[in-house]
Amino acid sequence: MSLPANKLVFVGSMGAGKTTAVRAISDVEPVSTEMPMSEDAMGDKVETTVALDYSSIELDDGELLHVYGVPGQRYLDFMWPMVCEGALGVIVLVSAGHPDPVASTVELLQEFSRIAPDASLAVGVTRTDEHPSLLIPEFRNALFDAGHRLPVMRVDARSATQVTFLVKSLLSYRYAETK
Ligand SMILES: Nc1nc2c(ncn2[C@@H]2O[C@H](COP(=O)(O)OP(=O)(O)O)[C@@H](O)[C@H]2O)c(=O)[nH]1
Ligand SMILES: [Mg+2]
Repeated sequence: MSLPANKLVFVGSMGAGKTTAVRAISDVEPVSTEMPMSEDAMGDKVETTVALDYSSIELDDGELLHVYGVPGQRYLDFMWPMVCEGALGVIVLVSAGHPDPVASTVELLQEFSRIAPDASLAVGVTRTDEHPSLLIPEFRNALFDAGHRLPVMRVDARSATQVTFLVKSLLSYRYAETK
């Protein structure tokens, strides 16, 4: 039996790309609890996650990284502490098309730095291809002004390479922090 494993959590509002990101990087068939949305299907998004996404990836050193996706909606916040228990990192995903990406990201960063004080945090901005008006440097500065200095980068959740790069950035940032 292996003991407490490496664990990484993606959080973000609906449509941020959590399910897609977890699927993109998974080695094993990911488990997810998608339910068809009854009405108001937003554009091409016809399913939403009612609970968790889960998968695992093998790191360069052969260790297994367990990856979870957890909804950012408040009414599901009872799940946050459970999912974050022992997590080494939390990645906030935010769609560049979100009506208020800064406020929503700051709120999640505040919550998760409280819930998971030992986890490293990073932010991935998805869907910048669809919403090019969101500029990453400005976004990063806004988070910095709100007291969050952390890796912020654009990521297409559909790209295994880009999601893996984000995960590796968080892991190396964490390593640098704890040195
Ligand atoms: N064009 C584009 N679509 C993306 C990007 N990232 C995610 N998506 C799409 O956004 C939709 C919502 O993603 P999903 O993973 O279901 O979001 P979740 O609600 O956070 O789990 C899916 O159709 C994804 O393929 C991106 O960077 N660009
Ligand atoms: Mg989902």
